[in-house]
Amino acid sequence: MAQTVTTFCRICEVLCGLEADVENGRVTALRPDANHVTTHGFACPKGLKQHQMYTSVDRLHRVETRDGETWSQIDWDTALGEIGAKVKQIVGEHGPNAVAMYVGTAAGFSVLHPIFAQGFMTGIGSKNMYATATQDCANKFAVARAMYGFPFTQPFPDLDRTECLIVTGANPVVSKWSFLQVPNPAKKLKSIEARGGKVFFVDPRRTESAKTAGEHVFIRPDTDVFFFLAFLNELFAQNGVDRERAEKYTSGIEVLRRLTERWTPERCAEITQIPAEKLREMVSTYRLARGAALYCSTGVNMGSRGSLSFWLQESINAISGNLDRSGGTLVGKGVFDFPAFGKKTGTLLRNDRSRIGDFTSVNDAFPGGILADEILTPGPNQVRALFVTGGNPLITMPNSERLKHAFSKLDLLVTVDLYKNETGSLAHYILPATSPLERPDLPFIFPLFLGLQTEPYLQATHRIAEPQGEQRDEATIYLDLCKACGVNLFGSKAAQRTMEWARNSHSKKRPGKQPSLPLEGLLSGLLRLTGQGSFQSLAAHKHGRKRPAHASGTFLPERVLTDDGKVNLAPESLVSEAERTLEESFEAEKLNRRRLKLITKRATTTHNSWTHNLPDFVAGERGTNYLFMHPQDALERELSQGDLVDVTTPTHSVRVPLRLLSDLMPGTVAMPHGWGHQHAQGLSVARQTRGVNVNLLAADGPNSIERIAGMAHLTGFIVEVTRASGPQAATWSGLGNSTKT
Ligand SMILES: Nc1nc2c(c(=O)[nH]1)N[C@H]1C(S)=C(S)[C@@H](COP(=O)(O)OP(=O)(O)OC[C@H]3O[C@@H](n4cnc5c(=O)[nH]c(N)nc54)[C@H](O)[C@@H]3O)O[C@H]1N2
Ligand SMILES: Nc1nc2c(c(=O)[nH]1)N[C@H]1C(S)=C(S)[C@@H](COP(=O)(O)OP(=O)(O)OC[C@H]3O[C@@H](n4cnc5c(=O)[nH]c(N)nc54)[C@H](O)[C@@H]3O)O[C@H]1N2
Ligand code: SF4
Ligand SMILES: [Mo]
Repeated sequence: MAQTVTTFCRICEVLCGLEADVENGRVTALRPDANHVTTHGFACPKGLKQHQMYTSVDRLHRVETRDGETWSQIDWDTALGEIGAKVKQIVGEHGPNAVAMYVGTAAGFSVLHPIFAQGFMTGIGSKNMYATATQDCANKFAVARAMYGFPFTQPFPDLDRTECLIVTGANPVVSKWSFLQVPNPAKKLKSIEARGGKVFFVDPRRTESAKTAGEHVFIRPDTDVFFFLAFLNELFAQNGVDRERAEKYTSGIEVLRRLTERWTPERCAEITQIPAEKLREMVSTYRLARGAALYCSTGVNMGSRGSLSFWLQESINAISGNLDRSGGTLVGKGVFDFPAFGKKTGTLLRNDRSRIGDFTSVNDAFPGGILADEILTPGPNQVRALFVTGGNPLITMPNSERLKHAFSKLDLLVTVDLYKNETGSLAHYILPATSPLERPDLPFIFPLFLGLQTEPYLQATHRIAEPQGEQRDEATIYLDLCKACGVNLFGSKAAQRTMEWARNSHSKKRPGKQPSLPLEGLLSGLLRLTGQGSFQSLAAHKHGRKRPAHASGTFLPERVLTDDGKVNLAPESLVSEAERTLEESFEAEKLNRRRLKLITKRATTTHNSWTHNLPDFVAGERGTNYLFMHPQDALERELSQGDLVDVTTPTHSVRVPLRLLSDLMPGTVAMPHGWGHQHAQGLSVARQTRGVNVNLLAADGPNSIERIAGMAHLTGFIVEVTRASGPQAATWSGLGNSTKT
């Protein structure tokens, strides 16, 4: 008998409320939950078809291990025993830092997964953590720590009240926002306009978002820092500083003013190609609004100066009086004051230095862009074992070819995933994880601990589907890995013992099922500790339970965690980086004005690298990525739609078909990421697609990544595009035709 239950999606930050038909432990249909307290019936094709991804023939049912080219299935005890023995040997011979971990996006969308994965690494005693953050948002964390005292203090635009929203390098209509949960992004943008507010999108492409609401302003890729500099310069010129608030709540404004003095709108326009008059108009609209906010995302983060850019953006919001102001930016509160807790306990505040490149850790993790070097460079603390959890670095990190070579040199590579993806195809062991629908959860850490939600609410979902094989949840996997490796979760004997006891007694109550920690019990503990009642009582609110709305005026007076309690507008590290690099960058940009720059482009049916295995999502023209080019640039190169082109950087060259797109700014080409599945042994649909991995083109290594946060440079880098030539000019088949340059 089919049963209808509610749950919520855990693929992207909207966390859409869903209604599911379940039959014999299997989800047969998913619909948007029209009665959800905030998402009110919003959902997207990925979320609504996810059950098909989880029941695909390619889903891993058992642990797999590889010996040379041969894969075999083994039981958990054997696998854990072998992995444990290998880790012990590696740690014994080379020390704990020889074991590294890469935490992928999927880990971030569950509450317990990242906590237990970190617990395992702390148990091992290794500092070699890597995460998607340095492909995504580590600049925001590094800057927030410098300005506000804690990396997770992340102001967000007050979308329901703002009169002026300036979005740089984000496309919320497709990507559904980041660092903020917004129930229905397109609707929210339209409602700003409907109440007379102004919206600007600063982007090298006229995006789906810009077509939905507001005004679009072209910017030359990877020049955002000069946009923000000019904005600040003009804000000072227009007397747009809220002196009283700045005096009371911030420090360093004079340093900032001096730093921006030289960067007039006219001067910056040479690089950004935003006309000075347009910039002045934007500044004055921003200044005159009763509540205005600048927001940026990956289009800025993944450029070469993401930290400087975000710092300047945050400074504008602060000195104009918009930080912590209704209609400006707000700083949310989660179920407890996580930043205060973190500050007190030193959580995520280590200052480790990387062996390669001497980078400072951000959120206790190192830049992914040095991982290949950390593996390939001999010496003490060289990485020899790697755990990849809920990620696919071989597609999503820079210089994929080199990374692949590095991975092939590892003594031990273990992935924890739903599929044998590109990374898993090189692994020694793949541990099959439960899918989101197969485990209970709460909204992930941003909404839960930080309240990064436009309309705060909480929700608890039970497991709604039963695993059809031997899959286990990640919390249990990492607890068991601790045991197998002879270490304690978080280095605490008490924690390890208690959790093992909980796991064993819970598992006894579920004969015939895979062993598991009492996940609902653990989540319940978390909720009770924070005064939110039990998991069961929250789950009884089938459509979510509202929390108090955010209040402005609650951050600046009491929650800034810098030493003097003021927002630091001039952190030493950022000021010196600006002084050291800006003039030089400006000159380099001038020289490169006529060269093509390549940017990112997301699509509704893709999610980084892992939704191309669903036939619906790769049917017909969607079965590949393309290089998108403005018709004028194509004409200059005598190229036309459908031509095969070689896209080349000093790192690599790839061959793809050309698509003309007049929404692009001339001088800009775009190529979607997440493709290049031809070597994924366990993705039978995706491996037939012809798309090419754009990250083959991106450079890695200490000199190619951003200095402050270690961000990989994945958007706005220079490429050459030429008609495909050579003996294979007429053929193109994904990775097979990419060449090293
Ligand atoms: N060129 C370019 N590169 C980019 C980007 C770009 O815009 N352009 N974007 C960057 C961004 S923003 C990010 S966040 C990174 C993403 O980088 P990654 O996190 O490395 O990549 P994903 O494809 O998101 O990998 C998610 C993996 O988790 C698995 N998975 C799904 N659900 C679960 C689960 O419940 N449990 C477990 N254990 N596994 C699960 C999927 O099968 C998939 O293999 O890529 C970055 N790379
Ligand atoms: N459908 C779908 N949704 C997703 C994802 C997905 O892969 N597919 N990934 C999820 C993840 S992990 C994340 S982090 C979020 C990301 O969410 P967003 O940060 O909104 O990411 P994008 O949609 O790629 O938007 C980036 C925008 O920046 C622009 N851009 C590129 N280079 C530059 C530049 O140099 N300067 C400026 N100003 N703009 C630039 C691009 O044209 C694009 O419009 O999306 C999430 N949602
Ligand atoms: S927008 Fe789509 S992928 Fe994101 S949470 Fe909603 S249904 Fe899931
Ligand atoms: Mo991301």
